[in-house]
Amino acid sequence: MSVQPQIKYLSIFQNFKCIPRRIGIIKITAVCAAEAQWLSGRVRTGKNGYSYKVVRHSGGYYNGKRACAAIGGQIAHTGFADKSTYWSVMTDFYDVEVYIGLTDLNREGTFVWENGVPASRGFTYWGWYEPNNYGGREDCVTVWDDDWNDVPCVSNRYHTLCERAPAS
Ligand SMILES: [Ca+2]
Ligand SMILES: [Ca+2]
Repeated sequence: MSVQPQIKYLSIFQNFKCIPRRIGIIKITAVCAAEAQWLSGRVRTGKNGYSYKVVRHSGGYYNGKRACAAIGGQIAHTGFADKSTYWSVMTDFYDVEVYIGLTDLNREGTFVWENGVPASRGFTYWGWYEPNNYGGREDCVTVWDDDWNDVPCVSNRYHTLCERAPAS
């Protein structure tokens, strides 16, 4: 998806219309559907200007990532190493358990954000006795009531928190 049609589309949508364009009509219609996702339900704007939204019952970390991409976003992680940014987002999502973009998939016990930055370099908020790699199979991370927990990457128990960069 190129940036230009998205920007063009955004200006249209702000007038509460979704007008498919003759050129690339399928792509533009898909953008409209994705945009509608970010204008409905609970959407939080973080201190970093990003928008945050929960995709429900996403079927695990990998499916959650795909679900975020399908609505033009990515799994939430940007700026979460900064305490004030993290809290500006999570205060609105304390009541759902969501995957975030943090894993120790590459090296057991070393948690790394989706952008490649090790969690140990910034703010962390692990729950009591977490991360514990319970059963030797917990390589993804969820947030529940603000606390972080390492959990299995494939599970239907959790939702996924998506983020989207501010329009430029
Ligand atoms: Ca682990
Ligand atoms: Ca755990």
